Amino acid sequence: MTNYNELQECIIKGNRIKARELTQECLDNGNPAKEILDEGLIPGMAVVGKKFQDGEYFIPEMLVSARALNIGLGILKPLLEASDVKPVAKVLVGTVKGDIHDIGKNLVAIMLRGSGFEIIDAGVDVSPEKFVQMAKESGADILGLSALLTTTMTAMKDTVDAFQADGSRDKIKIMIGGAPVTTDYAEKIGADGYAPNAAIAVEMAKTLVGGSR
Ligand code: B1M
Repeated sequence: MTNYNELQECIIKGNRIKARELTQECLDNGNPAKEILDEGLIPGMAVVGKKFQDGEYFIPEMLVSARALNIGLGILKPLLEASDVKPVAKVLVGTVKGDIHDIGKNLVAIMLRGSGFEIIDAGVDVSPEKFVQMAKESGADILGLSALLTTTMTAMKDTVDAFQADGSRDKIKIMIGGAPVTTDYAEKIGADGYAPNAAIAVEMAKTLVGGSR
């Protein structure tokens, strides 16, 4: 029986050496990659967020924890992505303007790739204009926007509006996600869908490109 508490503790303490060792150990013990992610890495990060909120952690602590989580994620990535499904659609993903949080966005990208979607990653702090330009250049079917801050989620609306203004809104489906985002907000800004986590993002993307894929 794997002790996920210990792995969570590595993320909370930002111990990346131990995070690497334990993630690998969990895999060697036969634990599924998705379970290690959902029960070890992500809950650890949730505690970090709580500590930050409570004034117990500051930016440096959050950064070392994020680095530890990324190391674990890097080990799980090939397994989460393993898929023999042919690309079903192109998804352009990115974190909106003013926002540099990328762990959730990367996770969504990994899960989509693992489900047969082709991913174009625009990175973080992406302006609405850049999204419009990249969508055109790549011929993406779906745009996936991520925002982690209440102050940056408004850039999602700006991005939807930029596609409207450009006249290309009807050529792309837009889905949004991230901690402060809700279904109501997606409806309000004219996005096509909202997903609360990476697994549901995959379902949403499938629905947006036609359901049966
Ligand atoms: Co920041 N941060 N941070 N941070 N940070 C939060 C988000 C915060 C909630 C912490 C807190 O107060 N408890 C808070 C936001 C408050 C708010 O606005 N409501 C906050 C703040 C305030 C800030 C700064 C402003 C702090 C400051 O400078 N004073 C600053 C902003 C910088 C900026 O972006 N301009 C800042 C900076 C940082 C770091 C750089 C230190 C670091 C980011 C490192 C990185 O990403 N490379 C960081 C971190 C690590 C966090 C927390 C602790 C963890 C975020 C994370 O990676 N979670 C976070 C607190 C928390 O969330 N517990 C916090 C794990 C990840 C897997 O989850 O990103 O939610 P998440 O993604 C999920 C879902 O949301 C969803 O699926 C993912 C997987 O299930 N999802 C999508 C995400 N995108 C999606 C897109 C989709 C669909 C689903 O479709 C396209």
